[in-house]
Order: sequence, then structure tokens, then C-alpha cells
Amino acid sequence: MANRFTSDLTWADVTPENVFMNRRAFMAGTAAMAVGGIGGSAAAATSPYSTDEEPNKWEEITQYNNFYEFGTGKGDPAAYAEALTTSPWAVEIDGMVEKPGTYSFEDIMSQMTVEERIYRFRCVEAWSMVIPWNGFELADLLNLAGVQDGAKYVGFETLMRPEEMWGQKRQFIPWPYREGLRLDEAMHPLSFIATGIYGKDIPNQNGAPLRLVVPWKYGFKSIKSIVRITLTDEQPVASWNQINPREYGFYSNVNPNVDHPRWSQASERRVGGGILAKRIPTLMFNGYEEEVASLYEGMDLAKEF
Ligand SMILES: Nc1nc2c(c(=O)[nH]1)N[C@H]1C(S)=C(S)[C@@H](COP(=O)(O)O)O[C@H]1N2
Ligand SMILES: [Mo]
Repeated sequence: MANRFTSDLTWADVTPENVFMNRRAFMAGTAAMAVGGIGGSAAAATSPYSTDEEPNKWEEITQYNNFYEFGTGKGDPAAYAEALTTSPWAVEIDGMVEKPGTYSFEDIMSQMTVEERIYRFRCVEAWSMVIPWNGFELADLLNLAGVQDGAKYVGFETLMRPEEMWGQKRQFIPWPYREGLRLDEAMHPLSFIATGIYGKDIPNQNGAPLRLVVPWKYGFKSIKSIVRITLTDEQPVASWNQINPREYGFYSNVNPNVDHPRWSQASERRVGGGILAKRIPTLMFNGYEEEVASLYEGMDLAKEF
């Protein structure tokens, strides 16, 4: 049954061969069946953007988190994020758009096609996971509001609600948490708004009810629990970049050749591998080089990091 955050195609539909359905492929398969009159197998398809790497366990994805509004410990979000009220929820879309306004979560979901994307996820702290998200392309949401000519960037803001997010009572970050993308990055088909994981509603600790996922950038770009999206012609504020621009660039593309000033980015620890597991090499653009390298043509990625 369809639930609030996800499609009705869930993790339970996954075949033993790790073949994943997404609704678009399913629809296409259904159409093909109607025309060709042949059954069953045509419906199963993998999103071309999904990795076939082994996904992390639900417990790993939902109990090892960064969500500083609920504390800085990896277990804090799972322990405290239940306090967040996620219904009702609305996203303010403003700035250089044709239809600025308050978009309720239900209104957005009724107009989006939810699919599954299995992405690698690489935190700037050099740990990584593989996460089966459910959601829709960010471009589809931006097109709902209609991007005006001349817009060059997209800014995002997380909810500000210290009564429910105790971490916001400390000025650790100048709240609310903010992030930003260049418009062409935001419009790239890999840029995703996640509303589910493993076919279930996305848990609060992972950024309910909707959060950004930009798989070729360090995890902190993937801002959680979004309440505002602003189209602008100026580079928006991004929290970590604002706090420490020397350590956290605006782009923050995953890049094994550009180390963090305090640690190497050449390799990573895959969460769940155990403490004795070998580190794995970090890939350029987190393995999405073929898809996104053209966005950065002509840029010196060591300088504009
Ligand atoms: N609002 C908000 N979004 C956030 C963060 C945060 O502290 N607050 N942490 C970021 C960081 S550093 C990472 S690595 C990812 C973690 O996502 P996950 O907990 O779902 O794996 O969320 C990002 N989005
Ligand atoms: Mo992170």
C-alpha cells in the first residue's frame, strides 16, 4: 500500500538478483505489456542511475547519522529526532520562480513520480554508505514552481524549530542549516529529493519528510528536512562553507585528489564493513564522473573545491 512518503513499489518488490523497480520503468513496462501482450518479466528494471553495489542495512542507514540539529553524536539523531513534527509540512519556494508560494508536502507528492535510486553516499569525514532512496528528481520540483530566466543558483534551508530540535539551542551552526547548488547542478538528473528509504517513509533522523541528495558531493551538501528553496542569481549561503570556507568549499564535489586540510580524502571506510575492513578508494565525483564531469569543464577543481 502506498504510504505518505514513498511509492507503492517498495523494497519488498526487490528480486533476489538485486533488480530494482522504479515506477517509471514499471509504467513503461506496463505500457509495453499492453501493446505487446506479453507478461510479467518486462516490468522489472533498474534505474540507470542506481549502483548495483550492496546497499547498507536499514539499521546502519538510520542509526549512524549526521543531523546536528539533534546533537553532534552519530547516534544522537536516532535518539532525538522523533521529537520533530513532520506533518503538516510545507516548502516555501521563492525568489526567481514563476509561481512562488507555499507548497504543501501532500501537494508536492501528488505531482511527483516516486522512484528508487540506489546511490553511493560519501561524507566529508571519509565514511560512506550505499543507500536505496525513494523520491523524485529535484528538477521536477523546481519545474513545478517554474524557474525564471536569469536564475543561476538554488538555496535550501532546513526547518528552524529549537523546541523540537534541541541542538538549535546552541549556536554551533548559525541556524537554520543552509545549503546551495548552482542551477545546472540542481537540474542534473542525479540531484534527488528523498522521501523514503527501502520503500519506507524516510525516518526523521535522515531528514523527514524531504531532504536533498546530491550523490557526487560530500554528504553535508545533502540538506535535511527542507522548508525553503530559493532561486537566485547570487551564490547562496551554505552553512559549512560559511563556518569554514578553507575546509569546506561551496562545491564540495567528492575528489580523492583534494585532501581536507586535516585528513586525506583518497580513501573511505564503508560503514558496516567492521573495524578490520580495508578502506576502499574514493572515486572522483564519488563514482559519478561520467555523469557530472562536464558540469565543471574548465574549472580548476583544486581551487574551486
Ligand atoms: N539540516 C541538516 N542537514 C544535514 C546535516 C545536518 O547536520 N543538518 N548533516 C549533513 C551531513 S554532514 C551528512 S554526512 C548527511 C548525513 O545524512 P544521513 O544521516 O541521512 O546519512 O546529512 C547532511 N545534511
Ligand atoms: Mo557529512
